[in-house]
Amino acid sequence: MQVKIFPRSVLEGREGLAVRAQEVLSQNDMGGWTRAAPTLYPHQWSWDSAFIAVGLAHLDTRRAAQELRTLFAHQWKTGKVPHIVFNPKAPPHSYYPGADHWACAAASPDAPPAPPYTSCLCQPPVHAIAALRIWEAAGGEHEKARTEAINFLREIYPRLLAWHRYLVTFRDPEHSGLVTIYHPWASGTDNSPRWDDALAAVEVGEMSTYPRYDLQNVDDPSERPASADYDRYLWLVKLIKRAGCDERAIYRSHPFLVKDVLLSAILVAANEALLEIAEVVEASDEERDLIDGWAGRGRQGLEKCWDEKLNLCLDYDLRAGRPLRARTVAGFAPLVAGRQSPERLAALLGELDSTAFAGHPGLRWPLPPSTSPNETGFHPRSYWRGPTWPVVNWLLWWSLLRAGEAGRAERIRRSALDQISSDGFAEYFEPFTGEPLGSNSQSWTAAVILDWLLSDSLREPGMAA
Ligand code: 9WN
Repeated sequence: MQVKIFPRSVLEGREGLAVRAQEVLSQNDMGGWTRAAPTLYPHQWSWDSAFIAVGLAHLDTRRAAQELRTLFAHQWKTGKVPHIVFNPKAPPHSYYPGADHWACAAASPDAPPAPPYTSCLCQPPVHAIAALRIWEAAGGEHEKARTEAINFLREIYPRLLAWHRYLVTFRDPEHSGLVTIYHPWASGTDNSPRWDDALAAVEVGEMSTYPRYDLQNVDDPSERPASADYDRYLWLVKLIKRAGCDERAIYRSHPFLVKDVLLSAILVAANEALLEIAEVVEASDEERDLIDGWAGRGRQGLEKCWDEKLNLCLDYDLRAGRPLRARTVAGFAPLVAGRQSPERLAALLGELDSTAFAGHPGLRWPLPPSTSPNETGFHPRSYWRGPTWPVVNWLLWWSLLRAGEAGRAERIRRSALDQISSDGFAEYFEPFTGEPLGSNSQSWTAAVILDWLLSDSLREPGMAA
């Protein structure tokens, strides 16, 4: 990957941070794709790759496009984009469950040719947002780059359309506007207290012992999900495999079926990005109406999940037939979906600024913890149970900008940049002390840093020369 030199004026005195971010992405670069982290995550993850493409767009639009192209080369016939594409060259004993465990997915008639093998789960659909970012970045470049970018949009648009169609059909047979997940890994916020009640109802059956390679790569096991969570994750994988990775069979038999509001909101925002792409590639009116309809249905679905008391949106447990009451950042889903009424926006912003989230007086940086410190399931060091995540801050920053809340967005951006400058390119951070946790040199942390530092240059032609 080429190393890009940006004018000092756009980097606000944070040259060191930009250089380090480029280094992290280039160390994790595997050719046409990027591993999520050097040791803990040696494969290609779906939503990580989308965020990575957002960052790469500032360095090299062609390489950014390749990131998405590689991922979408493993799209399933149903349109599903797998949550992991396994790296055949990953060191043995580096990640579990790996390719061997998921190889069964290749037996599905819907699976792409293997190897490389894929998992049969999916993750939040950030990809159309990333593809649009690449197009925007190419706007400030030379003509050849712009031509390549439009050709890339023409190539990826039908794949993105199939991906979104999969989510609104296979994953929403009820036409609720909300996407169903059948594993916490699909949410991207794996051990969040969002899933505690629904997981508690899953009875783990007979299972052989399994390794926890993930624990080799963190300083303390408390940073990763507990054994009881992992048992359930692997039991659910076993049931999914037993159902032949068949969507309809899973829907009928699976004990964990949940409407995920954050994933659904990301899909609404991604459908808006897809509409812009449809415009550029001159897609038919019929397709544009379809995408617009998906976005509208998504917003209506989210509206039904709003909880007046918590001022947050709640996931819905389809098996138990009730909302999952947990105060987590996922509750800001309507902010991510966008186009909220002034009252709803005010309620969301009030909650975000409150002591339950970014206004908590004990925080090292005024950034929302993944789970509210006022929630019983809160744990400041454990993965999605409390730590602050740079990608979540990016999503909120991006959503606030779209909502016209430039001042608040800028406060998040500055605090997040200060956090990473001071504490490193970690996967996540302890919210009270700022201690870096999880993996070092996490690719998507580097990617969002680049976007935070350089996205203004997209609007000033010639700046990112
Ligand atoms: C399981 C790669 C992924 C992220 C997820 C994050 C974590 C995997 C794991 O790492 O999940 O998919 O093994 O813990 O929760 O959001 O995509 O960075």
